[in-house]
Amino acid sequence: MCADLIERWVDSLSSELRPSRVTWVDGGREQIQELLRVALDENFFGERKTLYELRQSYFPDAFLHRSHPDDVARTENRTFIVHNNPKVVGPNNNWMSPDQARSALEPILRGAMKNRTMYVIPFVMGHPDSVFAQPCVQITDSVYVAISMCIMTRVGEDAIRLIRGNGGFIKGIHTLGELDKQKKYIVHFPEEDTVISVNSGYGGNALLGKKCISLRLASYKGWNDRWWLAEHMLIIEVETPEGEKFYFTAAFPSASGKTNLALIESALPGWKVRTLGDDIAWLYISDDGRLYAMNPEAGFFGVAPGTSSKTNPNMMRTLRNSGSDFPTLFTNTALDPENQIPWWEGLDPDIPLPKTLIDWMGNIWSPDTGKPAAHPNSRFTVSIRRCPILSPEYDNPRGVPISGIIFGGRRSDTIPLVFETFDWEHGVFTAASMGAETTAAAEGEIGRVRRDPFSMLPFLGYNMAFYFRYWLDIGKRLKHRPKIFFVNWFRKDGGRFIWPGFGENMRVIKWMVERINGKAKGVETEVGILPDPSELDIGGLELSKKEILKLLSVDKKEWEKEIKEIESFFSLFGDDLPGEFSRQIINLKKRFGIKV
Ligand code: OXD
Ligand code: MN
Repeated sequence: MCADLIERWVDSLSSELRPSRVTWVDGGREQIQELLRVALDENFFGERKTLYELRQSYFPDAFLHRSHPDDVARTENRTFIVHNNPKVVGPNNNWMSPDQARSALEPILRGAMKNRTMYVIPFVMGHPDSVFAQPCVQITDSVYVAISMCIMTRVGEDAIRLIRGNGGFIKGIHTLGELDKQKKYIVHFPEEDTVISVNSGYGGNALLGKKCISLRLASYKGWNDRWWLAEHMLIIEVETPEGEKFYFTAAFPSASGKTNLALIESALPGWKVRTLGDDIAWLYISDDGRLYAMNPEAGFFGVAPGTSSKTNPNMMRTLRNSGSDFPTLFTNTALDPENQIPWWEGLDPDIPLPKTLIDWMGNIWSPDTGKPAAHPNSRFTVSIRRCPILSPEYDNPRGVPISGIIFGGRRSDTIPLVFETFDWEHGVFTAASMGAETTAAAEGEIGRVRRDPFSMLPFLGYNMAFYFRYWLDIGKRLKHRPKIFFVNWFRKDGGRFIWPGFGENMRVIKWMVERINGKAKGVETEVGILPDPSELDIGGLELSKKEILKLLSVDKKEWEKEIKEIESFFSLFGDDLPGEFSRQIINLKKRFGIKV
């Protein structure tokens, strides 16, 4: 497999990185088997094994990968955007000048692949026949990354065809380097369609098709092109008992139940959900004046802990399904050595705690350690083709028309179970002011509320104030605007979650559909339109009236604090913030009777 354009690029990189060999990856079944054999034999830095074969009959084609123990999550403080103009990068990103980037990266890249194989992976993000189709090439010296890219993206001929037609491609350069924490850099060059990631093998830092290309570079590109958006969103198809179909996208911060909602098994008889994607959506304004969505990826890279047949039966079916050309990788889960199957906290009742367990670092585990056996950010990487509820529309190059956009995040208080915003502008303002409790998906303190607009704070490739303006502008250009909803499955009472969550979240989605088709009236509150308690289908749930009222309550004191925090966050952006937001803040305060 070759294309001159890629070859020239690979040659120049080879002279800098000095690999001992170059392997072109075609994503085919036979080659993946070969890559797995290489990975199974590998002794990382001559010290330790990184890949283990699991009992194939339980999770078909499954392997366990153990990463370096210091390299287990995205490192936002080592993630940079390079641009001549820091203003374009904005206060939401770490900025680097082109000169700084060059002097930081060149010494690390020089000879970094000595005695290693350089894998060259041509791939496409987006359906290859769609308006989006972004041909890309990643090079990496990690065989684990090469295999993961085959699962997560469309690798092979389509990319070569598109590159020939296109005359260009997005470039990803990845090396494990020495896995030196101090020299870890994930650097984006949006003006050069390039990402360079060094000294990390963690998925979000190293599978460059995912966050780096499909969110950071793509969001910048979409903003420049002015007709599309790259979002941290799942996509689902909801079918009513009458057979009517509605498509939703939903944005949640990392590790906040997004994959569970993407694969939700409806608790409501007759209501069906099919998935189109669990993490990233590319959205565009179509000729018919509607917003369409497409998942640019080809696999799931989900958080393992907490996944079980109770919380996400469709994901368990996906993991247990055979019948795709791709293996399933478990990264940093624990291992049941007797049965040679992975294990993680929350997997009960599928697989109860085994007699002995090996923890995610390879040591014998005992509950006395007080530490989890699986890393809290341990993951599975699995082909979307294994998903039993994959919507046939996943393969539609046009994408799907969106009726509703959902935003959510973990909040123990303040945010009601669900509300709809008054209009698009109010929706954009509310999404921009979203806060959420932090999780283990990124390094740093867990459980602190941080503002995470559109759940895009770690993933936007340019100034967030410009992004807010762009969203407002998109709304003006849409003839049929999707409704915008907010949800909070995580509200607590006395330390306990009130809402049962998971499959029961369908009840909330049903209300959204009824708002879209005009069946539910809702009640206006200070923060938006909430369901009248009688409109929420809670039949069969053990929820008291008091609990329902608490879930739907809007507390002035809590919102006073919230508004202060929002104002302080927005002040970061100074005059770049859209004027519309000042109007929204004033209106919000007025509705609460707060002096303006
Ligand atoms: C992810 C994340 O891996 O958001 O999807 O961190
Ligand atoms: Mn994500």
